[in-house]
Amino acid sequence: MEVRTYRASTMHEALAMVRHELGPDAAVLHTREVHTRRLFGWVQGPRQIEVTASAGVNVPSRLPPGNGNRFAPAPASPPPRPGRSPATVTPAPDHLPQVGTELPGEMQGQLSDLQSMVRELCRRSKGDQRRDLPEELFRLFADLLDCELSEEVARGLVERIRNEASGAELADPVLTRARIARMIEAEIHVAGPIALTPGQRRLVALVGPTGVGKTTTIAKLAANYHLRERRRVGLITVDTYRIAAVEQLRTYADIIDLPMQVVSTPREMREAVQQMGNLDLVLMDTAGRSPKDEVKIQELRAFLTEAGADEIHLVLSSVAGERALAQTADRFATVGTTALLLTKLDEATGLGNILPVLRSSRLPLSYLTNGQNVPDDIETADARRLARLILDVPTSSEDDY
Ligand SMILES: Nc1nc2c(ncn2[C@@H]2O[C@H](COP(=O)(O)OP(=O)(O)OP(=O)(O)O)[C@@H](O)[C@H]2O)c(=O)[nH]1
Ligand SMILES: [Mg+2]
Repeated sequence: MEVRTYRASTMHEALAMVRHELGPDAAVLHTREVHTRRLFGWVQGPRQIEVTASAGVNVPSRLPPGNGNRFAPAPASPPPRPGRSPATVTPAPDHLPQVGTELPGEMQGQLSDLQSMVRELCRRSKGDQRRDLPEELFRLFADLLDCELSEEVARGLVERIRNEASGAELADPVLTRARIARMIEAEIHVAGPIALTPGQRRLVALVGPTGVGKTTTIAKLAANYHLRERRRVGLITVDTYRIAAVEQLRTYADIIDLPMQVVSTPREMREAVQQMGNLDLVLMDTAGRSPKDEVKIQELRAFLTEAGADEIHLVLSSVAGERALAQTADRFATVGTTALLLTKLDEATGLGNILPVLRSSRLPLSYLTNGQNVPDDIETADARRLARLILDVPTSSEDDY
């Protein structure tokens, strides 16, 4: 079995290289993002997409047809490939080649990995209604993968558009892209900014994994509500675990000139909340918690219950992978999260990874942060703008959808 690796700046280009060299029946075994190295490997170069493919594996191809693959465009004229039957058969996973005992250990490991991937591909393809995708939709599918959408999410969107759009619309890439943008926009629910009512103190806690930007975001919110909106704001921190965590928040409290309380027991929490009863907004900073640490999350829940928080925003870094995001939202749901807050948009290479957590958590998005600057690098979440960011459409672009 010959396995080849191709690199290009986009998924679309990489798949085109596979199609050109290995033919339309080639099986894509693996895709990943890589960074080239410059200056003797010291400096990270531009991002590239790497596709590992083979013409020697009998799995349903993701490339052009003849065999009616769902995510492949109609073939122009498949290049001849010597020694290979034009018909592609999908064998049961049991028929896959076995790992040869004569192979060196490292290659055996790689071959074994490939076999697992092939099995997974076979499993996924079972029951598929095999239909050709027109070239435009295949291109759209590849573009969505470039925006960091998972294959599953991209496939779902492309299938939906295929079922819902008219033939004329499908033939126009601008219209199909616009429709995808509207679909994504419809999936994003936003919470709006923290709403304050005169005479009623609002208590808002930020929770989440370590280092995602909770304290920095609290400083941004506090500065905006106090300095720009002239609201009476107070800070509470229950983060007494990390050395310097209290000092970090106190520095912001001093600069913005806000009252601040440090609490380390539920009783102190009750007292602190009472003392800040006459303010408009109390922002509560919490210690970063691993989503896997059930005990610490329960402890956090006890504090939040004692405080009687009105809103609990789960802070997530948009740089995290889609599985980690969904798992984190799931674990933190037990503390009573009411909104998601996404940080570090400026560091993300693509934002398609956030769609699954928006779907599965069913929580609205409150704020987006896009840099380290306090108080400027924060904005209220906007579904249309975020859909454009996910699809990597310039926000200044005039195209309407
Ligand atoms: N690039 C970027 N960096 C950010 C953003 N928000 C926060 N940071 C940085 O992320 C790092 C961690 O921020 P913190 O606010 O301390 O994170 P935290 O969630 O409070 O961390 P723990 O309290 O340790 O759990 C700091 O260097 C911040 O400046 C953002 O939107 N973009
Ligand atoms: Mg912190």
